[in-house]
Amino acid sequence: MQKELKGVIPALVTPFDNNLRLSTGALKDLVKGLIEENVGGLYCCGSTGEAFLLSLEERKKTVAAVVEAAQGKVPVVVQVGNVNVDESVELAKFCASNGGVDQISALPPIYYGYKPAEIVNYFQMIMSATDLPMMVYNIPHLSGKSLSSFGEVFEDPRVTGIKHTTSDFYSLHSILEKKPDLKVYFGQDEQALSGLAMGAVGIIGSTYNNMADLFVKLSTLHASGENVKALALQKEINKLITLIIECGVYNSVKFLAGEKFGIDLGSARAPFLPLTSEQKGRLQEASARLYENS
Ligand code: MN9
Repeated sequence: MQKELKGVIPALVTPFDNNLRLSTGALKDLVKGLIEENVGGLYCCGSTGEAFLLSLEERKKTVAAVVEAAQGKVPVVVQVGNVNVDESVELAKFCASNGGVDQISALPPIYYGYKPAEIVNYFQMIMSATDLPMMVYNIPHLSGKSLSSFGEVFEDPRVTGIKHTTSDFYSLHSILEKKPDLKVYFGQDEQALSGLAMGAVGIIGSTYNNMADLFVKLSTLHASGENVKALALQKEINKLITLIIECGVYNSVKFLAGEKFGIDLGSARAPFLPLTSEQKGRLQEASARLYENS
C-alpha cells in the first residue's frame, strides 16, 4: 500500500442511476479504473462528488463503496464538511470506525457569516471526533470564507494538509512559514502545473476522473524538470477544460469518464441541468482531439 498521499488524486464523482439514485456499483468500477491509471489517492464526497446534494446515509454508502473498491491500494480521503456540523462529526466517526479511510477533509462552515473563533470551533468539533489527520479544504469562491478568516486552524497539530482550490498562493505563505510541513494539494485542474511549481505535493480535482492519465504524464514531466513540455500539455488539456466548464463541470466529467471506462455514471442531480446531445458530441470530439495530440 502506498502510504503517502501525493500525485494525481481524483475528486471522485458520485454516480447515479437513471432515477438519480446512488449507484455504488458504478462507483466501485470507476475507482478500479482510476487505480489502474496510477492515481495517488482518492478524494470522496467533495464538491465534485455533489456532497451537498447527498444525504448523510448516501455519503456513508459512498465512503464504504470507495474503501471497498480501493482495497487499500491507495489512500482514501473523505470530505466530511457540511452546513450541519453534527452530520460532519457523525460522518467523521463513521470514517474512523468503518476503517480504510486515511484522512478526513472539511471545507469551512458555509452560508452563515461565522467569526474566526466559530470556524475554528467547527474544525475542532470534527477533529475531536476521530484520530484521523485533517486536510483543510480552502475553496473561498464557493465557501465564502477566506483563508485569512480561519488561519488559526492550522496551529492545531491534527491539521496535516490543505486542499487549496484557489490560485492565490500568497495567502498560503504565512501559514507555510509557521507550518512548513503542511502538505499542499492544489485544486484547480486548469492551473495544475502552477500548483506543482508552487510546491504542491499533489493535485486534487474533478477532471482527474476523466483524464488522470494525462495529468500523471504532466506531473512526471514537471518532476523531471521538463517544464516546457509540461506547459504545452497543460495548454492542450485546457482546451478541453474550457469546454467542460462551459458545459458544466460535474455533468461533463461524469459523461467523459463514463465513456472512457465504459460505465454509466449518470447525470448530476438537480438543479444541475443534464447535458444536451450537442454538448455531449462536442465534449467527445474535444476529448478525442486532446488524446490524439498528447
Ligand atoms: O475541487 C474542483 N473544484 C470544484 C476541485 O469542483 C469547485 C476543480 O477540479 C474544478 O472543477 C476544475 C475546473 O474548474 O478545476
